[in-house]
Amino acid sequence: MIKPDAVENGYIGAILDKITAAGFRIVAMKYTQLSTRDAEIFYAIHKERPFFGELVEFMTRGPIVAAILEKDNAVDDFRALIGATNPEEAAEGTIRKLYAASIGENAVHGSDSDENAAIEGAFHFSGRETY
Ligand code: FUP
Repeated sequence: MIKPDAVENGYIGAILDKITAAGFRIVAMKYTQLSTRDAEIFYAIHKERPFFGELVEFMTRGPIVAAILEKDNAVDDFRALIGATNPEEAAEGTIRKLYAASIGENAVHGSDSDENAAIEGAFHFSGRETY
């Protein structure tokens, strides 16, 4: 996902450029807005964490871009491309270093495993929306 902060700041195009330049193929993509219930389900793993309320508030405050991306070693390579969760700790040139302001508003989400990528892809897209 390209998160609401990056959409608000006009970074959709720049972020998609970096993603495609890094060799990812776009399998599915949409511009949409998460409901509170959507965000609570998507981030259910964090529901006991102190930042959960703010995370749901942030993720629902404006539109996002959701995408399924394909590449050899996609999970690790995408996480390398986006950088550390906290942009202050993200490597130079990474998407979060370039386009994110804080750990809470960090521009992009990437799945952390192939299993979660399949779950998260199915959360956003039906079979006939993937190519
Ligand atoms: P990541 O896998 O890098 O997206 O990071 P996590 O799954 O650990 O966290 C998901 C989201 O929770 C982050 F993108 C932002 C939010 N978060 C906070 O707001 N504060 C924290 O200390 C950790 C995560």
